[in-house]
Amino acid sequence: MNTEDTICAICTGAGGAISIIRVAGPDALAIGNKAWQGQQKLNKSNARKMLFGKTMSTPDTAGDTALAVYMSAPNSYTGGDVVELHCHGGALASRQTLEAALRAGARPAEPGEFTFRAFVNGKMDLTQAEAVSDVITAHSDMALHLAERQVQGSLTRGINGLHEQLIAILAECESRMDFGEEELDWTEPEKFIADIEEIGGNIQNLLQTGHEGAVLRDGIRVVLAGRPNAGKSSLLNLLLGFDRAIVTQLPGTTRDTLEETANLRGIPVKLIDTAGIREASDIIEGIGIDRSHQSIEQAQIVLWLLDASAGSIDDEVREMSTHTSEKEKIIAVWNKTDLAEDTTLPSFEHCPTIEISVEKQKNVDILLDAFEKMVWDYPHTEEPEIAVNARHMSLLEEAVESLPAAALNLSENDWELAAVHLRTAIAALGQIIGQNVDPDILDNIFSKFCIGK
Ligand SMILES: Nc1nc2c(ncn2[C@@H]2O[C@H](COP(=O)(O)OP(=O)(O)OP(=O)(O)O)[C@@H](O)[C@H]2O)c(=O)[nH]1
Ligand SMILES: [Mg+2]
Repeated sequence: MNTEDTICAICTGAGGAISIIRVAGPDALAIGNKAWQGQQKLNKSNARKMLFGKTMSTPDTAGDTALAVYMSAPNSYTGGDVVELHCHGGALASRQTLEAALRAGARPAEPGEFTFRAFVNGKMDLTQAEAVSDVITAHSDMALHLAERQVQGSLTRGINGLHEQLIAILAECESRMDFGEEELDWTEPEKFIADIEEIGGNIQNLLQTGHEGAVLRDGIRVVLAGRPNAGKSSLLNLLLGFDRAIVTQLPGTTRDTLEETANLRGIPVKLIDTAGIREASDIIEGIGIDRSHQSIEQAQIVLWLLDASAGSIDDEVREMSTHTSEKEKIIAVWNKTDLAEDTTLPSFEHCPTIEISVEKQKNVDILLDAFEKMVWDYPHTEEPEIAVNARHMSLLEEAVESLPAAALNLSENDWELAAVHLRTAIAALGQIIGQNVDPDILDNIFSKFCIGK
């Protein structure tokens, strides 16, 4: 991406009361003063002050009222000159302001281009830039908290520390290569080997946060499955807190899959209600049931609803047992226990079994406990401060894999080979924070941002 020209975009979402059009680059001030006019021109002396004026609907005609603010380099989001025009919301008013900026010489910004410039100008490193996108897409408080910490540099600090330690070891290897014959005050290789072990342990700790990162960034697909009438749609509505799905006493009410996002115990989830599984009575139900099977396969967790009040409990159990290949992700949920108080309900060997009543809202907390345990695999009370993403993980793996060889080389006083392995680890850690990253990888990261960020 070119970082030398001036770009502009509508930065706010559609439908708001106010729209912000951002102009960034060397000509931002001149373009801002052409696209907007007030009693004062935007200039260095009124930088960071909101000024009242109008956007120019043609080069000579003032249009709608708007506020403008100039943020001069380097004290702006991008680190370069930025002008923001705050006009009325609505597609037409914001379009008119954007067009005024385009007419004045800016070009439309690519997705993530403002943040890319902030990265290039050293306002943030790559992990912080990635976290800006995480803030925007966060679907739970815990995910937001994690993203905010990363914007503030939590991961940067962790990686920088390890990176600097390895660079110090490499520097000594290189001096040993150059001045090995001389009696200098060398550090004992054992000390470096112990340091490398510690660094390896710290990298492993970071790698272990990858699962938390994936859960919080991508969310979990949770499918509600089971026979018709078990109460899947009722549970969906209860978990969402509003009536999303139609619920009736007729088996076969839900005919198609239905997706809705929710937040369960701080975990962003996509809840998927499905058509009840049975012999289909017509072609439409058959297609719906095929979709139920597909959803079960793609699910990360299945809440398998079983009707405790059903005439034959064996039928319920048999249906669930046919999905044994999915058992590690199933939570068996006996529902309608209010109608079956004297019935002994069987448990399942390979999956947690919970007894609830959606109608009486009984034991829903216990169900959520089981869900949370299945997601994290251990009690999870604290909000994570750091959780790496897939890109970080592959680079951390690359770094940690080269450390044992480096330690071995050091123990053999082979400074040259140790340096080779250390450089591999240093380069991998450097790429996490954005050093020498392939332009295609950068394009890929920033293209996932929205336009205007
Ligand atoms: N007594 C009692 N009735 C319940 C309970 N949960 C759901 N029901 C009732 O059971 C019936 C079926 O509920 P649904 O939520 O539509 O069941 P479903 O599994 O979505 O059914 P299909 O869409 O047909 O596959 C409705 O009349 C609900 O009110 C419960 O815990 N206790
Ligand atoms: Mg239903």
